[in-house]
Amino acid sequence: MTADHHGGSDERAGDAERDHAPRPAIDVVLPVLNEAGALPALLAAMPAGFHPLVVDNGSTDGSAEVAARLGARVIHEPRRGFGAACYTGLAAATADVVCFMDADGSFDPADLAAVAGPVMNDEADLVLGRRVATAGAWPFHARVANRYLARRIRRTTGVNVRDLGPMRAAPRHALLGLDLRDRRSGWPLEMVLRAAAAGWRVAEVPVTYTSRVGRSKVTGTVRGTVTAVRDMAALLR
Ligand SMILES: Nc1nc2c(ncn2[C@@H]2O[C@H](COP(=O)(O)OP(=O)(O)O)[C@@H](O)[C@H]2O)c(=O)[nH]1
Ligand SMILES: [Mg+2]
Repeated sequence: MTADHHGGSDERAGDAERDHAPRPAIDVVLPVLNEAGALPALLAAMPAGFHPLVVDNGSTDGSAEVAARLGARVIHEPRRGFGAACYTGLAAATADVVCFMDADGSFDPADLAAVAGPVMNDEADLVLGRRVATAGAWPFHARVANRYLARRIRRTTGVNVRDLGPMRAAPRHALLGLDLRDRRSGWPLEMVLRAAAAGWRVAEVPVTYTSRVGRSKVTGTVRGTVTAVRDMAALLR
């Protein structure tokens, strides 16, 4: 195959072929609670083949309308909670591989390819994006709590995780089969615990983590942090 019919003049043929080869679509579940300010840049940066699936969790800032206008599929989950939104997105997804990503502008959609890759290639069953943070992006208490949880998971399950980051990828069918129950802030931890118990190959890839657009609802607030600690502690009992 030659590069010229791809229309790219200075692309190398190998790159052009890879870019134009038909790839199965991947659904990207985006839990959204008032992220109208972050959604435009985020949706614009979504790589080809990755379909944004916005789960609006009762936003009052027009997030759902913004997302729909920009071409994203939007579904509504009236029950509040990070896990409720993620679960509803998973249940509505149709692709073989599903990614999750916070919709607050703290992650770069360009990293999705590296996160989904090992799942697509059947080298891992669950890939976690390990956050590499820019200055100020990650509150100190959240970082400490996260490190503690990761250490605890390593010790109790033998799975080598360093971060419980929310950018992740897994096969849709298998993930539904894990039968996750948490519908609040314990969802990311429960996913890793159940995956480990099921003998899944869990892998990590580095992803960039920058300051979010707008105000945090979870780890940036006292109430959100207390809820997160309570939800996660319940899973570790
Ligand atoms: N659906 C839903 N999404 C939420 C809720 N709380 C936070 N989110 C979303 O989950 C993601 C992470 O929340 P964020 O406030 O950034 O938490 P932080 O990263 O821990 O500070 C963002 O995309 C939020 O819009 C919630 O109760 N329901
Ligand atoms: Mg955030």
